[in-house]
Amino acid sequence: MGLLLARLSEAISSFQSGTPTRVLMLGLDAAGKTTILYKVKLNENVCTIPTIGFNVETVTPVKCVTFTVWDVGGQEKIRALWRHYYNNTQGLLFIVDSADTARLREAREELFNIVKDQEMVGVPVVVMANKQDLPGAASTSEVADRLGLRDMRDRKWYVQGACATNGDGIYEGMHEMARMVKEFQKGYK
Ligand SMILES: Nc1nc2c(ncn2[C@@H]2O[C@H](COP(=O)(O)OP(=O)(O)O)[C@@H](O)[C@H]2O)c(=O)[nH]1
Ligand SMILES: [Mg+2]
Repeated sequence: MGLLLARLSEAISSFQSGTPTRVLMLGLDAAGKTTILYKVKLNENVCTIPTIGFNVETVTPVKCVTFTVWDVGGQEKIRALWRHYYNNTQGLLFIVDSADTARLREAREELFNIVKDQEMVGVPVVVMANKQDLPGAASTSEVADRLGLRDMRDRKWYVQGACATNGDGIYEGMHEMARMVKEFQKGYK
């Protein structure tokens, strides 16, 4: 087993808390979500549930821990379907393409739209500032500014720089997410 895989496996295992855990991994299309999902799936299969205009990918890399992924944005009537998946969410991984600075504003609107839902109250957020390898990629601090994270005072958030294609930052982001999920779960016991 490669070192990266061993560290990822350890980070994913650390999500296990004895209770079912659901983490959503959302972001605009092309942000890198599917690439990350295939890194964190370990030995499990990714399951794609196709719906009109709305593909949901899920993976359960370790017992009781599910990652659910879809592209945010698009038509209003599709958004109504998202709420079904918000239920019982304990962590949100929000993936952005740091090099596509023209769409960071759109990403911010989508992020705030998601976290304001009543099912998402207090759910901690880890932003993966992905594609750090590309020229012109916004730094983690710039991503935090442009997403307006400093205005998100009703929950814990963290920004991790990443490069999904080579795995940089994925372990660190997952580790932080697992820690925040556990803290969130404790608050509800
Ligand atoms: N250079 C670079 N390309 C990436 C990175 N992460 C993903 N990509 C590429 O970006 C494209 C979209 O990625 P994908 O995972 O399908 O995005 P999704 O729509 O959010 O699921 C693919 O061609 C990926 O190979 C990254 O960190 N750096
Ligand atoms: Mg995808």
